[in-house]
Amino acid sequence: MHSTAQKVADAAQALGIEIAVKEFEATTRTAADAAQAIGCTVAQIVKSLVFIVGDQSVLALVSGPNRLDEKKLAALGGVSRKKVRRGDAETVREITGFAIGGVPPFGHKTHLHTYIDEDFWQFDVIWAAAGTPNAVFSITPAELARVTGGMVVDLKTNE
Ligand code: 5CA
Repeated sequence: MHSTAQKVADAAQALGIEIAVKEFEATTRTAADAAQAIGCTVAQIVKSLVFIVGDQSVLALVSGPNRLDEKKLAALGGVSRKKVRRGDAETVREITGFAIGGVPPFGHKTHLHTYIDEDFWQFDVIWAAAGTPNAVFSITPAELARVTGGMVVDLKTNE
């Protein structure tokens, strides 16, 4: 296993769960790529999106096809819409320790306040990145909520 994926597996173990990391030859960089490699629906893919909300770094775990509504993130954080911005590639690496396309939902360099898309609860199992753009692991929505301490919310745009 790639050492970066191993770091994610170790972080999972420290949080009290065992994850089986799957590494692919093909890229799993985007939600669509990951779904294709795994053979699951795009909605079962966890996008790990970093935002700066006010002065707080926030991780939004969003179901593949959903678009995050920054207005909802602002409301949840109790800040104005103008105080929400998406982390750029450099910021994401600084805050999480991982590069975009491989950002896992936990095991980051710094603790991130986490929100989880309620849409995941229609599935028994969902898949998230394991640190690299070709590694993923499966987890139940309940386990993901438990290990991240994330708040289950409605995050998506309604367009
Ligand atoms: N490995 C897959 C899922 S298992 C994955 O990491 N998907 S992701 O959605 O969490 O990561 C890709 C996301 O990074 C894209 O949805 C996109 O929102 C974001 N992204 C891509 N390029 C940039 C960029 N230059 N700056 C900020 N965010 C970006």
